Parts: sequence; C-alpha cells; structure tokens
Amino acid sequence: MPAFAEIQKIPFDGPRSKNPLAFHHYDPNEMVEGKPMRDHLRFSVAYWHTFRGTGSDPFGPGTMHRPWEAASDTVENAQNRARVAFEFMEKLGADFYCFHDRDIAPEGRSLTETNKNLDAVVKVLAEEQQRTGIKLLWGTANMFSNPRFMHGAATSSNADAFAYAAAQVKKALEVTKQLGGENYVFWGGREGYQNLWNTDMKRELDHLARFMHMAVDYAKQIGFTGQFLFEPKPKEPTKHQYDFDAAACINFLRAYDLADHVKLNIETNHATLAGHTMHHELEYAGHQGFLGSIDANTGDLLLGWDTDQFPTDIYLTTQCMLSILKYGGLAPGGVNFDAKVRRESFEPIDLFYAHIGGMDAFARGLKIAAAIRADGALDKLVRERYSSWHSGVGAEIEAGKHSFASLEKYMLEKGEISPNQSGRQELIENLINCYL
Ligand code: XLS
Ligand code: NI
Ligand code: NI
Repeated sequence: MPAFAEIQKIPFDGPRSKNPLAFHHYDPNEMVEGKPMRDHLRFSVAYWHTFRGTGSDPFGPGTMHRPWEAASDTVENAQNRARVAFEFMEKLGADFYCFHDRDIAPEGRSLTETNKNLDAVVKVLAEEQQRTGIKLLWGTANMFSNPRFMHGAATSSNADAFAYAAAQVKKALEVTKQLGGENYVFWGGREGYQNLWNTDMKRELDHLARFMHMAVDYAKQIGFTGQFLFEPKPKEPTKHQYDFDAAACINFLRAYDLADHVKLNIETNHATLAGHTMHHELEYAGHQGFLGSIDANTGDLLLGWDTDQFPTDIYLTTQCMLSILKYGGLAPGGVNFDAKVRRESFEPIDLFYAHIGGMDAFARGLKIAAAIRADGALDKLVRERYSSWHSGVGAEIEAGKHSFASLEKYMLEKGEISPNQSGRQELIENLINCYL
C-alpha cells in the first residue's frame, strides 16, 4: 500500500498552470546554457528533515502526521520508512538524497548492533536506488545527538568520544561508498565551545584536523572517491562553532593541509547566522576554489536561529545560481534541501508543496541567472567599474611591475587621482528587476 496513494508523479505544467501539485518552472530536461536543468540543480531531499522531522520544538512535542511510522523505533520500521522515502522522492522527481547514519537506522545497544541495524537499512536503500535510479548525493554521521557527544566529537575533551566518532565515520564512509555516494559531509554539530574558560582551542582544532586526515586516509584505503565537504555554521547548538563561515573553514583547511581533499557545503541559513548573505559565502568559497555543494534553505531574518525554511525568494535563488554558474557548477555537489516544513504544516502533502516550491524557486533562479549572463549588461557595468585596471598603471600593478617607490614617483608626477566613477548601485538594482 503506497504511503502517498493519492499523489501522482509531479508533472511540469508550465508557468501558467495553477495546479499546486505541478512544477511551474522546473522542467528537468529544459536546456539552460547547454545543459539540462536537472544537471545544473541536482536536487536532493534531506532524509533527516523530511522523514525524521517530528515538528517538535523546545516548547512542545511533535505534531507531524506520518501514518507510515510505527510507534517503536525498530529496524523493520526504518526499512519501511526507507521505501516510503523513495516513493516520495520518485513522485517528486528529485534525483538525489542525503542522510546521517542515525537518520536511516536506529542505534542499538552496542556499536556492533548499531552497525548491523545500519546494514539492514542500507540494503533496502540500495534496492530502492536500483529500482528508481535516485542517487546518494552525500552521507554523513550524526555525532551531536547522542549524549556521549555532549562535549563534541573530534573536538571533545574526552578522548573516547573522539574514538567513538572515528568508528562511526569509518562505518559511515563504508556505507556511503557502498551506496555510490558522490560526497561525504562534515558538519561539526558540537565541534565548538560554550565558553573559553574551560576550552583549549588549539588542542581541539588540532584534534579536528587529525580526525579529518584520518577520514581522508580511510577513504583512500577503501577506494571511496567521493568529494569531502565541510559545512560552515557559526553557532547552534554551541555558542561558537569552529566551522564558523566559509573564510574560517578555508583557513582551517589550508592551515592543516586539508585543502586538496575538502571543499565546502554552504548553507543559506548558516550564512545569515554568521552575519553574511548566502551570496557572500558562495562568492567567497567560489573564488577561492572551495565551492562544493549547497544546503538550500532560508532563515527568517527576524529570528536568530536556524529555522531551516524552504527557499522561495527569487532574489536569493538568482544570486545563488549566478555564483554557481560563474564558478562552473556544483557537480559532484548539488542543491540539497536542508529544510523542514513548519510545525503547523503537519500533513504529508505539505512535504510535496514545500519541495515543489523550493525546486521551482531554484529553477527560476537558474533561468534568470542565465538570462542575466546571456545579456551581459550586469557584467559590463561591473567591468566598467574596474576600467582603471584594464590599462596604464592599473594593468601594470596587476602585472607585478610596480613597487611603493615606483607608485610614489607616478603619483608625485600625476599629482591627483583620475576622477572616480559612480558605483551605479541603484541602476544595477533596477536592471536586476528587469529580469525577474
Ligand atoms: C545543521 C546542519 C546539518 C548538516 C548535516 O544545522 O545543517 O543538517 O547539513 O549534518
Ligand atoms: Ni546543512
Ligand atoms: Ni542547518
């Protein structure tokens, strides 16, 4: 008995349709800049929010109506849930999914039993991937929920917690490889601190680096060739997380000789928590060569936590896609909806509305970004702003032909700088609105 019996495969109906169970902009086979939309976007469903989210918050328990869930957290229930997940993803038309080890299978009474549980569900996931053609974008390990990780995992003050986490990531890498996962994500759930009085920051960062090197080594050993990704987030659950933002992550990777092995998975709501925009984070990671994948969601600018809402803002998705196209696309990364329906949107059908909205918003963003690029007007304005660098002293400085002394000589002769040009911000804002 299907879980979503009343829902058919979500069709592409075009922008004029009012059918809420259809795409209005996402047509997987439509060509944009010479590539089908589905290959640009590589949409992924987040197992934890969509199939494990209960709607609980600090003030009350879960609200979600999920008729397929049994009362107890058994392996059989987890296997059944996996089949439901694939029914959902197949009807939606998502090409990828992502999970934490503990999303897909329950913990047992020992690590041995936990690993056995994982294997039993991975078997079903493999069958369902085979049946549907849906692929694993990335796997990861949950090393923040269990109380053993209260002080962190790789950065815990307890060496045994580090060892347990290592055993967990070892297994998570094995199953990610087994399922053909194209990436593996590190998000440091509790890799940070609550206060500095009790924290040896250098020691913790050294441990985190050692941990990541062990993961790189083990991947090599088992022949896992997926891309490692580090996911920045400044805070929550800890007061300060070491993977604060793109710049902090890139510095860490370079300082500890991990830059050749790890790129970034950038999440919108984490960018805003860090006091940046998603556009800023994508540009920063992109020009440094670290753009790997994105966790597509959005926050509420009036709330100071990770609300993980589905993205519907066309300015946001346009900015994302402009940066993504500029830096050559995301593959082997993708657009993972690390997003959850609101606590009040408790019906199963809301999962469809949420993902359809996010996918359409990104499809529109992609088309708008491609139109902006094809037109070239924005590019031209930016280039003009820097025109003083295209010849004369600007070109000479860029070519490394100057020093402070030679520039002093140049300025003493010239006396004053050439007139500045307008930044044209308002003109550009109006221009962008013409494409929306
Ligand atoms: C939490 C993170 C998490 C990672 C995967 O805020 O976004 O969901 O994406 O561990
Ligand atoms: Ni995330
Ligand atoms: Ni998040």
